[in-house]
Amino acid sequence: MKMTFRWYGSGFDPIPLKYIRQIPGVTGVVGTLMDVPAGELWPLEKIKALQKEVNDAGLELEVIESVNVHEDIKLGLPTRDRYIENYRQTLRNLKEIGIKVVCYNFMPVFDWTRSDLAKVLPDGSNVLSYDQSIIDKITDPQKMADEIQKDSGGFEMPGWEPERMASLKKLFEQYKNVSHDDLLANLKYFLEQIIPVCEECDIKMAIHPDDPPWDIFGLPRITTNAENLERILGLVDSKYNGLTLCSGSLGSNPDNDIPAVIRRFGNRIHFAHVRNIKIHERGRFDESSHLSTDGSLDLFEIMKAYHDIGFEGYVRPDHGRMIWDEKGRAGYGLYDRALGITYLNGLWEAIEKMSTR
Ligand code: DNO
Repeated sequence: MKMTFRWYGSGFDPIPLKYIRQIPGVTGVVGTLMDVPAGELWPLEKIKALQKEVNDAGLELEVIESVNVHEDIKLGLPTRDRYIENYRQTLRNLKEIGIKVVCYNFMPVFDWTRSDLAKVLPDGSNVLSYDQSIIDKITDPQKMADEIQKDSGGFEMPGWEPERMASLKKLFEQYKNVSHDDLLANLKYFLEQIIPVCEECDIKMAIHPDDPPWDIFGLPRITTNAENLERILGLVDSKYNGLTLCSGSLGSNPDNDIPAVIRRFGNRIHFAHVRNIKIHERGRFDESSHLSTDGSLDLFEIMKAYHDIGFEGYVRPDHGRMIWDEKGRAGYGLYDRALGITYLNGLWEAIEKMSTR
């Protein structure tokens, strides 16, 4: 298992790399190019500059989260081929700097969605929170997108790129005739052209589960449970077509048994996002600290499942609370994620030592 930390890049992330280097056990960052719009080619010089900056700080850069997929690909429009070609060339460029895993998602229009970016908990920390009854009352997703941007403390939310949000109305129109099966077929078309390049470049694709893992705003979502994951892995049966197993995303549906999912998909999991959530009732949850007793997921069982499958991939703590008056990107502060890492390291060490006694 390789412990990593998500970092948005200089000018986009208030956390200096040197702080990340000081978190025990972290060997690398999970990087991205925030200023390249979805669908465009990632220029080699920019990728190399990012790698140099990360390496100069004593950290590795082997995972990208995310190379975002253009909506035309998800919609299956004729224009998709141009964007797929850009994606293929981006992968070849990423190979040049030794990238091993690319995380992406296939959620229509919205990436992760929350109804509150800073819900205050009794201990004074604040967290991301989701309440389906609030989402259901939103008749104008454009307004919601604007409010979310306003509440995000000046930071652009990952997956909520301005160019995507600018054309929400049109996108909703376009998705009207896209069923779950159509979306799956469009993913297959995409993967059939991407995976051969991944095989040639030795880069593993790792699809991220939908967050939350059910349809929202009437848009279809297909990366929501074990059966769907099985289907997706079967679209192109290659180890390069793999998963980002995000416990907090999949786990917000209590029907998804995360340790069982980890055991089921084993070596097709290339990237583990480990975090906890507190489910109050179906469709209503808060993100919590990583500690098992603070949430609804058992992080010991999750780490044990990774240990049992002999997981050698990349792992990162996921969203943290905002604590100690930190200001930063919602879910992506330094302090609580660093605490999360320390906890995951502790669980892992204990599991490892116990397994050899
Ligand atoms: C949220 C993240 C997601 C994830 C993308 C992957 O914090 O887990 O935005 O990066 O869905 O493409």
